[in-house]
Amino acid sequence: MKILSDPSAIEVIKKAKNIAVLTGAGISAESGIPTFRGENGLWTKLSPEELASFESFYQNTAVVMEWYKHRQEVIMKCKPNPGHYALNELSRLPEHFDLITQNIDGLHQRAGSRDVIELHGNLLENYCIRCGQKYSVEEFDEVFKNAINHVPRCHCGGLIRPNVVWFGEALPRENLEMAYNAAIHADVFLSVGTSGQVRPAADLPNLAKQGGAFLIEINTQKTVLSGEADLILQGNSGEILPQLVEDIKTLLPKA
Ligand code: BJW
Ligand code: ZN
Repeated sequence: MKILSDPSAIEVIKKAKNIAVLTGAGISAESGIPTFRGENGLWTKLSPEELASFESFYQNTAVVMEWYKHRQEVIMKCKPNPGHYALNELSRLPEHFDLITQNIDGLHQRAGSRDVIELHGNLLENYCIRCGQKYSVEEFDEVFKNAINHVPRCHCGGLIRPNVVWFGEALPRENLEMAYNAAIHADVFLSVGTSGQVRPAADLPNLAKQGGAFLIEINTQKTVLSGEADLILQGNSGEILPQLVEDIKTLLPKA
């Protein structure tokens, strides 16, 4: 029997009835999707304010939409990694499991996870800001191909935008409420691959901790959340998560 994870963490996770997980860009890094901040981050070259806001979309629609179109193409080519699959496996172990993500790449769902609580939307969906018409990736492709000056417009004439949450925009209310609920009721809360800099998502680990949860952080680096964590597992989530799940399963009593 090879137990690599911290035994205290395994014991706590084994006993937990409610487990909640918050994921960030780091979990998809090993799938080839760049993170936002840090050395190889998306935003080392372009500032978030320049691109991830409604004002920017409205004023520089072509530039912003080309950037999102490019990222849609990157995401379509990427596949879930062992970290995504491990979380799907982990979901079957406790009585109740909530998977909350800030990611807009849909990779948890592609790894088989259901009822994923998406806080910042989904990049593979688009909609018209005037009439609300939804556009799938394929439909958006068609519009984008024929768009004048790379400004995608709906048949009603309205601009088409990605279904993501930009700075200054409200998060989907129902999803945020579900996330708060999951954090408050969690016995164990895992914060995976997030820098914890963007609120309100970044409040969730602290909220869970205040509610009595055992807080585990999985990240390649220390973050602003590290000081609050009961346990820090430093490294790639695509390696740590599968090992953690394997260890829990190895130590679970046989039914
Ligand atoms: C690995 C790894 C590996 C690498 N394994 N780890 C209170 C105070 C101050 C400001 C605010 C506040 N409340 C709200 C705000 C403003 C703002 C905010 O938080 N600003 C801060 C930056 C200061 N928040 C908002 O504006 C939010 N809206 C809001 O609050 O609205 C209020 C409102 C209410 C009612 C009406 C109207 C308004 C909205 C936030 C939206 C965030 N959107 C983005 C862009 C999405 C679209 C796009 O993709 O283009 O979402 S920002 C960007 O950051 C993206 C991410 O989801 C989010 C979080 O980033 P994440 O996931 O943490 O990534 P990184 O790159 O930061 O970190 C990656 C981590 O992984 C690192 O730690 C690495 O070490 C690690 N890692 N490889 C494990 N292999
Ligand atoms: Zn329209």
